[in-house]
Amino acid sequence: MRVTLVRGDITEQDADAVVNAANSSLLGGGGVDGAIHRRGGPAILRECRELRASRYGGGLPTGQAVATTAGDLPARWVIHTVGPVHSSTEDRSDLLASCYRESLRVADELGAAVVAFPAVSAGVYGWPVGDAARIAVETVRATATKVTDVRFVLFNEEAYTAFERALGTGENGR
Ligand code: AR6
Repeated sequence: MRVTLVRGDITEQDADAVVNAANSSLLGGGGVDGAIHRRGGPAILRECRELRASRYGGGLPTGQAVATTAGDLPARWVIHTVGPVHSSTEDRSDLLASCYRESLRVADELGAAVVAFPAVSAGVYGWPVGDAARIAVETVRATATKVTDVRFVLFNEEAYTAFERALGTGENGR
């Protein structure tokens, strides 16, 4: 599997699937979620509502993932995953790792080879980006999958640098 870093906006990614840092409601929000629904148009929300009515009446649990159309986005599918809110008293790393594992599992089911991820939980959900980057990189590397390309799409310099370090491609190989 090739793991690459891009600085930019996940809604512009020409990948088979882009991952949404969603919330349990699947009905939209701010950050990546807001951008995906805004740029992807109403078809995504329509499928999310159907998923709420059928499989996820109680909401999509934290750490799980589910796919919908990508609507008007260049990608073919959106994989919605719910990251854990960061806690300073409880270690929720497993739930964050699960977001990446489950997203890759769903990508395998779809036959998606190129998958773009944002830094799940590193925004509104308050995860320190260095830690979020380490968990993201370690987990995708450790997951058996048919996905050939994982692209981390980082919105700002701080996140980009954190992922560079986690990947070991940063300045001085840190
Ligand atoms: N493309 C790539 N990365 C982005 C973009 C974008 N267009 N916009 C923001 N980021 P967040 P979370 C970065 O808050 O922490 C929503 O309201 C951002 O800088 O999108 O998992 C949901 O509905 C940060 O590094 O997701 C949930 O309620 C990273 O993406 C909640 O926020 C993730 O930030 C989820 O919070």
